[in-house]
Amino acid sequence: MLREVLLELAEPFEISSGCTTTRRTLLLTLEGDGLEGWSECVAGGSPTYSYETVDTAWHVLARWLLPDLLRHEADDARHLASAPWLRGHPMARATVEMATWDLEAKRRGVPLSALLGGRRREVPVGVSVGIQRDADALLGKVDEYLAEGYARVKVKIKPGRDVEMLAAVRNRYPGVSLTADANSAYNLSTDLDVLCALDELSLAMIEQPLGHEDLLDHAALQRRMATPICLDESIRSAGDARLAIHIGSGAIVNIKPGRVGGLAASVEIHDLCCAEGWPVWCGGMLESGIGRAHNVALAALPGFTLPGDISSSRRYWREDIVHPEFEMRNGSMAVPTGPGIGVTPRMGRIEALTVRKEVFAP
Ligand code: OSB
Ligand code: MG
Repeated sequence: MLREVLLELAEPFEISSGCTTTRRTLLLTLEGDGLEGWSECVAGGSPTYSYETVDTAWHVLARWLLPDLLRHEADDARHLASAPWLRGHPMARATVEMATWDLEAKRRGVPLSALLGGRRREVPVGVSVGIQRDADALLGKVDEYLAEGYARVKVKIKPGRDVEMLAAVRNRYPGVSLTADANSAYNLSTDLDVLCALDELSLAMIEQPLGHEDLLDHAALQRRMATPICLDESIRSAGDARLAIHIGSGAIVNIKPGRVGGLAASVEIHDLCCAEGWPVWCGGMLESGIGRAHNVALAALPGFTLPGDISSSRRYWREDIVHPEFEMRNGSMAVPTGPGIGVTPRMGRIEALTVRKEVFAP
């Protein structure tokens, strides 16, 4: 069953390309052998992070991916889920792929993390702070999150809300692991002065400063900056990661299963980066507990050495849609130990938040 739920964020989340207050989210449930595999589609309501949206993902899932899956034997589901015949639409394809991983892990009675090759029992986690009005508002948020114990603070930036605001955080917290995420808001030819000023702030990394599909300018920028560049939007496949490493487009990769077409591709990128000495970490897309459970399982792999954008359920939602909710303790998130994603969807709450649903049957 494919459904759309409306989730109200605890507070608006602003990035350089737009602001989210209500998260429209697709949830997929695959049934097999009396078990249910669950996944969440990370596409947003508007095409401001990638070209995919909730509506394009619904279309691709309902018209192409789910009918194709149902025409074939369930045994092949994980292979089919990679849909080699479909061009693009990684978030839609990842939705099917990730649900088949959960179902497979439940069939085997093992945690998803173990099926993926992860052995860690807890993973280090940070928090991503949306663009704030001014330095005071930002300091207020950072104070709050550091007091809670997050292992790293990432601040969203855009032109005009960057150097000064980050410098205020750096001055108050000289030793904290601090990063900035620009979501492609800068330009190598016109913004080098700002980027060089950011380079003076001892950031642990700067995430996706330049074009959302660019690798070449990022390589040029990395040669001029001491701060490691972390790629997010620009890495859409293992091939992109190979190219980025080859030409030195940065030093770190943020892996989001939705952005790269699923968990198998995420593991492939992880393995590649590990072999090449590039650290990776697990990004986030304002997921509900369903998507977060997949992210935590992935982050249990050994190469995920840097804290992920995997925060407590209550950092996003007044109430999550899974039980138990995710809770960060001392900068870490426990990896669920039950079969599959290891958390239980709260059906009453999910039904109440559902705005459309469709059942697909052979
Ligand atoms: O660039 O990492 C990003 C949220 C929406 C779109 C893009 C990004 C983000 C975040 C949120 O940074 C991270 C999280 O889910 O905690
Ligand atoms: Mg990012």
